[in-house]
Amino acid sequence: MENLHFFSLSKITSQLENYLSKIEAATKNCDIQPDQPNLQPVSKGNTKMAKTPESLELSINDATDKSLDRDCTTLSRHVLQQLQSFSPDAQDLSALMNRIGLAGKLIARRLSRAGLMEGVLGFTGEVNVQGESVKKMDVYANDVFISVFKQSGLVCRLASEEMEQPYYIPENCPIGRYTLLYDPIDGSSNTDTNLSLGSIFSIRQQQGTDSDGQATDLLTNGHKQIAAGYILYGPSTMLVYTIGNGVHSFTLDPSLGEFILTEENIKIPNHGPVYSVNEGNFWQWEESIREYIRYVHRTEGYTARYSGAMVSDIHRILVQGGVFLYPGTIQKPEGKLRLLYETAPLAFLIEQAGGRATTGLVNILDVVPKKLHQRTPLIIGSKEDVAKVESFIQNGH
Ligand code: AHM
Ligand code: MG
Repeated sequence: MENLHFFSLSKITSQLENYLSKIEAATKNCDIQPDQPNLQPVSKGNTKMAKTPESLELSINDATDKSLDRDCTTLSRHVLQQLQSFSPDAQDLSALMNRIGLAGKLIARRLSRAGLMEGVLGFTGEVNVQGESVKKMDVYANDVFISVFKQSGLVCRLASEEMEQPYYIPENCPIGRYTLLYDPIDGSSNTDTNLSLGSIFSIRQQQGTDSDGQATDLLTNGHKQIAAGYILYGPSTMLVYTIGNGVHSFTLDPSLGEFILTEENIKIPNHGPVYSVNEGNFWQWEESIREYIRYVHRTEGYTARYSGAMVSDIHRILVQGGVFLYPGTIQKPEGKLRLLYETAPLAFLIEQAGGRATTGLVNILDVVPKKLHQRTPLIIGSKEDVAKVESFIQNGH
């Protein structure tokens, strides 16, 4: 009797293994047919134990259809679908996004274990080109992006917040026509307290040969971006991107190790309740920004949210509406945030979602930088809320 049980159990186990391997293959290849039998039921002659695989078969046929379709919409597949093409350019862009996703997975993995590992958190003791103290995670994340693109044949140069000059990959140059601009860790001050962080990215096509190594072709406006987005390291890891055809979000499914489509064509509300700004800078701002904040304080329906990582704050605003501000101060009118790898990519994305981004005087995407690490003030979010801030800056009310 015991043997019989053992036999049935092992048979069922092998049926289950068979089923799992088919699901695994299907999610990898996305080629399973909904009406294709996935599982052979065990002999009907068997008693109670035999019913389990049969009921599994039913649930597989009924439920896998939709969930497989969803699980199969991976990032690289989505890019190809968006471009409706398998052209070399479409394949390049799909591969580029896939590599950015890989960088995101590596950074997310490191962050999720940071509290358990030695030497991951804290400062390096160095100061970067921006004059800011460098954290170990900044260095790690910066190197991750370099490493995933090194032998990709896809990008020729990478420029980031953490590097004074672009990082050249000469072996990619004859074929890799793209430049990746990125902020490896947005919201660095949140790193050591296990709070939300981000990475911001932008892809541009290289113009000319950049033979003098000055990367002057990057000093052009934000309309030249061909893709942009961010990775948000929160309770789950999300990747949100645009290639100029709407904004789409993906969530990392840790069991698959894949970014799976969460929402397509996200539209930002025209108005929202959130204003997101570091009010600790109140007395350093121009009077016009102070007046706007006084207006928000005395008007019903506004609520403040500020996390210290703008990817996180802007993601909330993308979904729920509102405005994020990092204005200049009287001492530093250009503000804190950098154009090429912080404000321009976020502006491209928010505009694609139906929102706006401005310095207060000029649309962010129209700003032409004079140098790689140029800063700009930023007012970004829902159309009506951005217009309100703009009106205070331009008209005083
Ligand atoms: P970072 O890339 O060095 O982290 O700087 C950008 C961050 C934004 O994410 C955030 O909104 C802002 O700096 C926070 O700065 P502050 O502490 O001055 O409010
Ligand atoms: Mg940054």
